[in-house]
Parts: sequence; structure tokens; C-alpha cells
Amino acid sequence: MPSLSDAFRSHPVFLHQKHPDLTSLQELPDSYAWSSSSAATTDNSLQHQHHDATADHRVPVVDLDDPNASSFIGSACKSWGVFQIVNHGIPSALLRDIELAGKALFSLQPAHKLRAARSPDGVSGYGRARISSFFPKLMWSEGFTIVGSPLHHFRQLWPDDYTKYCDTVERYQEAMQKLAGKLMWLLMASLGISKEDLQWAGPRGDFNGASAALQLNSYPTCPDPERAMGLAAHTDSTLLTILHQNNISGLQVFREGTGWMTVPPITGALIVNIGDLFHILSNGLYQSVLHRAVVNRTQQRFSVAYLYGPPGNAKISPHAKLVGPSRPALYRPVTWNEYLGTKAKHFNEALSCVEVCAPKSGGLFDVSETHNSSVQVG
Ligand SMILES: O=C(O)CCC(=O)C(=O)O
Repeated sequence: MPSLSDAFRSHPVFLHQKHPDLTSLQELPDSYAWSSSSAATTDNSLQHQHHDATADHRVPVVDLDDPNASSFIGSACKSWGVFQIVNHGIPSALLRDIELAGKALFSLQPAHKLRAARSPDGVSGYGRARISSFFPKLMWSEGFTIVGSPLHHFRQLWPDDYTKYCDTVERYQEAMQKLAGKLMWLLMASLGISKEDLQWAGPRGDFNGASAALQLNSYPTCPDPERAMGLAAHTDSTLLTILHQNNISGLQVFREGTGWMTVPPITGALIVNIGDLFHILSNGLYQSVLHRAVVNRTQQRFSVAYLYGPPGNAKISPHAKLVGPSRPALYRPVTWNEYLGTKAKHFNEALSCVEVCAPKSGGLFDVSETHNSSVQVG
């Protein structure tokens, strides 16, 4: 079965020159200075001004212990594509431990971190965001991606002390996998899809064989945050992503008609966002939310994203229950690997590359009419 890394092997990303130590810079180098004209698309333009979260404009918070959690999640996914969860069952000590592991990793000396550098055609390891290659300016962040076991890279980073960090990552991966399975069924229930309706969830419905990656992100303090970008606007290729952010805000989501909205840190809460594959599965009903991370002058920010997808051989397509004469299938079937390959090549245009039909208010039209359309956010 093809592995997650195979998708990247055929689309190597050669990242720019060596990563400088961002913490040592007193001024923003030109290569990190974003402006509207340097941004790749309108949606990626640097608009740090954002809307304050009034009651109507707040990313929904869902209590997973609430008997109506599934329908709240459904509404959140239709109108936002993102929500925060509380009472999710992940121990706060584990959230603290993964944050400490990230802090320990990113505070190593630059040359030391490069011992575990990600190769151009690899997925695991230390480096800039893979999406960097789509932008003319660099992002004010560093990342570390883990697919499967962190052992190989952690041995390179901490030859004498890797076991405790491996243990933390493994516990975190296990807990996230369970939570992702639970969220998948809450999402499915909100769409009227039951265990019998989803073959690739496996005979026990536990999504055995699901693929995932863990992405640790660090956003150092920045001398000129208004002109810098932590992580440029993108949608995730996943079914869903579960994000833990420390208590420093920086994540923003784009909402049609409103603009960029900050997702405020809530102690102990996790953020869940819909990815492109779930958007496909829901036949366009649930939004794959466009999001980005901005930086600040005084406090380093960390985040940990659990990027969750289907088993390697599962073809994801609009679910039969969501397709009918008035709503034909909007996308063709794809495996996660195929889709990652498309994303690695076409980035935010990837969804439109697998469209067979595009939604339009009041009806449907052939996608060939609209192939120049930019980011599909819903
Ligand atoms: O750091 C964040 O808040 C966003 C992280 C993210 O979007 C990612 O890792 O893909």
C-alpha cells in the first residue's frame, strides 16, 4: 500500500536557502517582508486587520459531552468549517507534555536542528512549511513533521535523551487517533451517514489503517509582525485536522463575507478544522476552511496539528447519501495520496482540479467553464 511519504517523493519541494535563526534577527529581512503585491492570490494577501469576535462572529465551541454535539458540529462545519472542542478527553498533562517537547525541539541550536532536516522529497523532519515553495516571501516560522515513529529523527536530535520525547509523541498520536475517530462519527452522524454506510471505516468502524501526520510549529517573536506572515493561507488536504495552540493567539480563519477571524486560545480546548477530503466526502456541504497564522512581537507561539486522513487505499468521493438528482457529485473519487500529489503541484487550486461539477447559487454548471476560479472554500 502506498505510504503518505510516497505522495511527496514524486513532488519534491526544494526549499529556499538555509533557514536563519529567526530569534537572532533584530529587523525583518526583505525576504520575509510580505505585502499585498507579493502575495500569491488575493486570499493570501496580508491583511492583519481582522474582525473582533462578537457573539455572531465567534468560532463555535462544542462540548463533546453535550448530547447534541453532532448537530452543533454539523452547523459549525456548514457555516465555518472550524470549531473548538471542550470535554474532548485529552488529558491536560498530555497537552502540556507535547508543548514542552515542541519547545525543547525548537530551542535547540539551528545547526543541531538541521541534523534532522527534512529532505526535499521527504515528509518527516525539521524545516520550513512545505507550502513555502508556492510563495515569493518566506514565512516567520519553523516546523517539524512526524509521520509514524519519531524515533529516527529524535535519536539524531537527542542521542542520549530521545526516549521521553518519543514516548510523549507516541502517547499524543494514540490519543489523537482515538479522538479523530470519535469526531469522524460525530461528523458522519451530522450528515446522516452510519457505520454501515462507510466501508472504508473498517468492520469495527474504528478507521483502522487511517493515515496521519503530526506537525509541530513554532512562531518566534518577530521584530515587524505587521509585515510578516507565520504561515500563509491554505486549506488542509486532510479529512480533518485537530490543532492544539498554546495560549498565544495567531490562528486566523477566513470567513466569506467577514474576512479573517482570530481563533482565540481557550485553555484546554482543541481546534478542529475540516480539510479538503472531508469537503469532497460531504459533496461540498462542509467547508474546508482557509486559514493562516500571524505572528507577534513579544511572545513565541507554538501549535501542534494532527493531520488526519483515510487509509492509503481508500477512495474518497462524495458520499452516495449526499448525492441526488438535484445535487450531483461535485468531485471525482481520490485517495489521499493522489490528492496530496495534486496539492503538492497545484496547492490551493487542488480542489478545483478534482471537481467534476461546480456549485453555483441557483443551480449547477460545468466546471470547465470555471477553471480559472481561485481557492475553493466552500
Ligand atoms: O499554527 C497554527 O495555528 C496553524 C497551523 C497549520 O495551519 C498547519 O500546521 O497546517
